[in-house]
Amino acid sequence: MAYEETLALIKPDAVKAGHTGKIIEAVIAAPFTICAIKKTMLNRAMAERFYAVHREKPFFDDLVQFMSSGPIYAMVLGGESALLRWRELMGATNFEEAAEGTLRKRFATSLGRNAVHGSDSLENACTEIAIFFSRQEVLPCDIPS
Ligand code: RTP
Ligand code: MG
Repeated sequence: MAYEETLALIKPDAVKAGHTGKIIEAVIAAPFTICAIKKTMLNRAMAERFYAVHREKPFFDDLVQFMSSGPIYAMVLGGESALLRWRELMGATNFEEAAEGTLRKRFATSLGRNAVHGSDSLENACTEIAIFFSRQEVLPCDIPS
């Protein structure tokens, strides 16, 4: 086991539907350390950059339009095996296949509108964290020593 940081987003559908509090409660209960958090909004160019790996996919335009359609919350989540644990808490990309109790099972409303994002590798986590936060904004410990 190793300490890791991953980039989590609460997507526009979940923010708009008022699920932010319940999602943050699940993050804290898991538990993860919230190393950084901000409410923000992606413009089209930022959403295209964020999901650049999907540029050739048929759903890319819809994904970019959706991700820039309203406010989101960006978080850096830290902890042992944080990357995989956050993906497990999110559940499968397709909410119909997501396990009971996962965030996508609870809050997604379609394949595209699936409430939350999580980095898929440590390398991508580094890149994605840098899109939203400077290094000084990421505090791995809740209690200063
Ligand atoms: P995410 O990047 O948002 O955390 O989701 P993921 O890793 O579970 O899934 P990924 O394959 O990276 O897909 C990114 C997002 O694109 C939307 N999507 N739409 N066929 C479709 O219409 C389709 N497939 C994927 C989803 O919102 C997915 O989360
Ligand atoms: Mg992904």
